[in-house]
Amino acid sequence: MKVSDERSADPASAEMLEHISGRAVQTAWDRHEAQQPQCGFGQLGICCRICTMGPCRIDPFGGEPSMGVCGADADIIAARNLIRMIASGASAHSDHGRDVAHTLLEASRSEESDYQVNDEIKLRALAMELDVPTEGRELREIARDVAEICFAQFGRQEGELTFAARAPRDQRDRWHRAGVMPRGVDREIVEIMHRTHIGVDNDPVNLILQGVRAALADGWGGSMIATDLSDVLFRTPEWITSRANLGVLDPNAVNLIVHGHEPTLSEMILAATQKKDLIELAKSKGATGINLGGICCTANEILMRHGIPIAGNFLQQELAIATGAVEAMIVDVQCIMPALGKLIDLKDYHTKLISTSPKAKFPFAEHIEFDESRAMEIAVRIVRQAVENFPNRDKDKVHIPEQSNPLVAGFTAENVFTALGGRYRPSYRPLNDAIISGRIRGVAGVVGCNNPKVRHDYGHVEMTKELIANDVLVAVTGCTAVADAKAGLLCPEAALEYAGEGLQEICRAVGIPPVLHLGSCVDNSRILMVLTNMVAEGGLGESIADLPVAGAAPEWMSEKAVSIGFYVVASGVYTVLGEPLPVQGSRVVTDFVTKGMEGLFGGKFAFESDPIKAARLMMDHIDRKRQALHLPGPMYEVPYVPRTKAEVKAAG
Ligand code: SF4
Ligand code: MSK
Repeated sequence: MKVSDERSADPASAEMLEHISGRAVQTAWDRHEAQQPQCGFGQLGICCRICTMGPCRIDPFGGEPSMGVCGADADIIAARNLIRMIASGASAHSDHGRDVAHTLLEASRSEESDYQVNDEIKLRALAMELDVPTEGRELREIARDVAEICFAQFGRQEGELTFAARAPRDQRDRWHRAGVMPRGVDREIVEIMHRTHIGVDNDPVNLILQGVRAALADGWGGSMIATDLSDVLFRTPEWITSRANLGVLDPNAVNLIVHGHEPTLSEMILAATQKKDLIELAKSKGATGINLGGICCTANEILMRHGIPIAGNFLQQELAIATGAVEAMIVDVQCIMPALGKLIDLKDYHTKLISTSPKAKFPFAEHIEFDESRAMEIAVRIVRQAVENFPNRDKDKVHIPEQSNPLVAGFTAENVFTALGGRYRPSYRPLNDAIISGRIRGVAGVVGCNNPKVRHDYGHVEMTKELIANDVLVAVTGCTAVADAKAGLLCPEAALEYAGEGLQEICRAVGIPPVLHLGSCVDNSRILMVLTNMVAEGGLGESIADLPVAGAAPEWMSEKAVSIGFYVVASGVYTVLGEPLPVQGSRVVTDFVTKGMEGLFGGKFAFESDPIKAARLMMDHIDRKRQALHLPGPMYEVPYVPRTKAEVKAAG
């Protein structure tokens, strides 16, 4: 196999890697290779640099040193490091949610704002849930009250996070018993930073429980607010078609790529690209028009609501620039490699890198700061810059792979399973019935990033194929969604090619793909609501922990993924990670996250790098849950034969 194929299972990415090999361009794969061998202490989570008596490290083989200068052992150090990852990940998601709440508040204050409420139904539903009066009030007044209540969730010091009340009672009871019911989002994150300061909390399990509390504040707070208020502002997604992969770049048009996570800017950029005068300007420069595409989750945001095509996932950000066909890459926050600036500085490519967030500046990028009060004006300025850069494109250097696959996206907790019942039976009953009968074996959430440690996209795609072949309906978000879209798994036709007979029947009846795209990383909160609705519908137990469902992040790399993993597990879901959590230098921490958490929350982690084996672990878990609910095995023959009760039990 060629090196490029070893690095990526996606043919377009492999083609680009081949195209740039031998050039000065460096990619994350090259830098990953240059980092070998990576630090074993770091991988095991047993190095500490929290104070300047250190840095300290622990002998992983049980020898000396067994403690840092302060006396912290492997268990304390690994637990502290782990929950600091959660603090960072939860902060990132939650700051995103805070920014969206701020945008809604600003919109509610002025009719002149470039942002307005676009989903009145969702706003009114939220208002009812939050006890905001609606009778005889203007929409803007309702929006203001809703935004203020959501805003207050971040700084809340006492009581319980409001949206945690959405979780099934049994799950909430578990959180109360474990003492992890979140208060305010910021409070839980700050408490992690306090407890992990030298000489504060020195009990590994107590530390991890605070990590769980902050993660829950992310999933049922910061991320959920980001999702719900984005829906209010930019409208709740509906099923929509589009395409994904580098082939969506247009060789004849001005190509803009938005990259990062937040929808506030990308929504405006999209509107600006549709302005007649800018399209005319593009034509006057010799282009056929303006073409917008996205990378990472900001792409998922505008795909879900507008069908804007996706150019790629995390590991394709450098490859997109290397096509030589991108006039501007506009970045906001999260998952944007600093390497992009260095790539621009090579001057091999004419792409302008434009940073926009005061929170995220990049070397060699032009900074055009985004300000919501002048949103459209700034978006127009950015698009104009991209258009004016078109004549600098060197046509001889352009290399755009042909691949781009069709997809269907736009699924939400509100619309996805109601579809299974058709317009006249809008409930989760048909989904639950399909599971109860064994037509669908269970539901899996496959999410997360790319990581050059594993073959790009291979984990996502192979795991998803194995699951759907065995009648497991798959919900995806983030970079998994992009990987699966590129592999053609997000089309209804994929059911005929890859799904088992039971899942195929459902997909054919309703016209859905076997893999449902639920949005960006913060939209994992949609998955929490899907699970909650399944419990509420009845027949599948009393809590999320009873459901025949499982989660996975086969190629995860970011601290956000750790926060997601913890709120999903603490919400009762068995979750398999491709790359292990960096805790294996501590037996206590490893045992707690892979075993102990189950007793408290009903969910636990497993680590498995082989995506097929990981999918089978998920199906073993799903089968165990089916057995506990006294449900039959899969209705049709499936390739991964359910084990006997004894075998499943023995598999743990
Ligand atoms: Fe070393 Fe303890 Fe300081 Fe960490 S907190 S660097 S283990 S002395
Ligand atoms: S973008 S967090 S690489 S999924 Fe949400 Fe992808 Fe992971 Fe970023």
